[in-house]
Amino acid sequence: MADYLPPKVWTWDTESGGTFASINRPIAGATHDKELPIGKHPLQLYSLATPNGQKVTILLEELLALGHTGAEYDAWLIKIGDGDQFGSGFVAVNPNSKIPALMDHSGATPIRVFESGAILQYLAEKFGAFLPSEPAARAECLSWLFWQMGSAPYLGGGFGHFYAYAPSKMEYPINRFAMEAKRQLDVLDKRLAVSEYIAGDEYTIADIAIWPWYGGLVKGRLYGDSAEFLSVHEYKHVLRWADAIDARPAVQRGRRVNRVSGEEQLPERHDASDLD
Ligand SMILES: N[C@@H](CCC(=O)N[C@@H](CS)C(=O)NCC(=O)O)C(=O)O
Repeated sequence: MADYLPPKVWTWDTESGGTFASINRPIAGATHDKELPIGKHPLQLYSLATPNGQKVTILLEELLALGHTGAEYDAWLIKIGDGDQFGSGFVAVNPNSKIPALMDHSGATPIRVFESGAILQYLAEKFGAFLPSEPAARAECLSWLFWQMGSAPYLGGGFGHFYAYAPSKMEYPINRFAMEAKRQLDVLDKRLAVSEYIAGDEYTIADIAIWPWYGGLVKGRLYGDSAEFLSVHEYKHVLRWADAIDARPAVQRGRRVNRVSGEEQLPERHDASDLD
């Protein structure tokens, strides 16, 4: 491939290609008017079953499994390939136009929450679960939660994009981001060699945030043949942890919500029985 010589000023080239090229834009804000539906439960989730979306539905199902009935929710489908994230109603909940986005209608004034890490922290604090209250344990949990938020863009937007979605295979970015993805897996492997769960002995929102990305990667669920390419069998502690989380009933339920491809699709969830 010929070297690219950047022009003095970048301009929007809609022909840049790649799997998600049609939804990428250099501007923010709504492209069309569209109100969001509101269902019967206090919590209204607008999402899709990508790794970022699964984090929230897994936590909600875990909260319900613990008996927190206030965590009942409607999960509405946002088809990002069709540009639903650019509708005016969605942009009012998340000005960044990305799933997941949550509205909490349980109080006098509805509360919006966007960014999956913020949603996990909000729900964990609201229900007093999956986030330790003791300062050291809480700091460890939030450190790993924010580690996930900062690291996964290198895995998804970096490695995953250039390995699976870019219009052609380019050695430089694939090398750079494979190196980083493996480094991140090794960070987790070393942690999980000495700790049952990510933040310690307890299962927390740190596990819930990290599992859909890095658990999914070592279980071969992300980016075609990437598990073989990245030699994920080397990360045996991550595999042990991923298997343990895979086996949780609430995780199995949560990862199905808003799923529109593969097996056991469930585009919307409005009642616990939708998953039974
Ligand atoms: N940092 C955000 C990332 C969310 C994100 O990247 N969502 C993707 C799907 S996984 C999305 O909605 N993409 C639509 C778009 O980029 O237009 C979070 O964790 O909530």
